[in-house]
Amino acid sequence: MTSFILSAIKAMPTDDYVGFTFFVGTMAMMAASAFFFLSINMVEGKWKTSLLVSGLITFIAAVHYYYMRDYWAEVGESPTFFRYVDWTLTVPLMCVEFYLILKAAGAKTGLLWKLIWASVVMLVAGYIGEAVYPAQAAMWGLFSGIAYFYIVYLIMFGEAKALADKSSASVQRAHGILCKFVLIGWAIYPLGYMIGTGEGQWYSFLQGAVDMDVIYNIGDAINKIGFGLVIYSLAVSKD
Ligand SMILES: *C/C=C(C)/C=C/C=C(C)/C=C/C1=C(C)CCCC1(C)C
Repeated sequence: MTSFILSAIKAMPTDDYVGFTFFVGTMAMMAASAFFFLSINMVEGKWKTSLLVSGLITFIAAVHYYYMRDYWAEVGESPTFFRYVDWTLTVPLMCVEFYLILKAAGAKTGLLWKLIWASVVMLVAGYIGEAVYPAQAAMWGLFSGIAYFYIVYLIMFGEAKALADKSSASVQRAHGILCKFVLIGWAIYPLGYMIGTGEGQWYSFLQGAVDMDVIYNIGDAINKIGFGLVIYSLAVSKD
């Protein structure tokens, strides 16, 4: 803890937006986790697991942010490895949220596995493009994007959408908002990726417009905490 605070102070220069967003991100994810975990006992039994998963998503992110902030302060480079480990744990858990709210309408684990596999393909391809073969970032980003659009397809037009249509009004509403998070909120990430990997690519005009990690950090705050709040408001709704 002491080294956390000391390196936080060291990284305090007012123009270190990356360090600042890692720091604020750590706190926001911790606060959100406390909120979701403490809410578990205030909601009906059928929503407890969903809220637990919301808390796990922000808690896993909080721990990774703690390390990413430190890595940034010490090494001064993008903590790509921690970033992708975090996403590989939390994005499948976001898929679990879709499955859990649609379970009452008959969601099968087959749908869950499709979402999870697509998200793993999306993230592994992104990691390869960022960390292994940056010269081919455009190609790996495209693979990743195809998996992303498959997820969008499943939840907005495919199997998951059909189940949502059979669900209660409050589940339908929650599903609709979660879909918008995936369609709009998750689209922040490919933008960050293009800004961070632009060197020598067709999209090099985007390179360095903003720091990639600032974009990823904003995306994570919106998506992880936002997702959890949608689940929370579903869990406390009356129908
Ligand atoms: C909590 C973390 C979340 C919701 C992370 C989501 C990440 C993505 C949707 C990443 C998508 C990417 C593409 C669609 C193409 C370029 C590579 C990625 C991995 C940044």
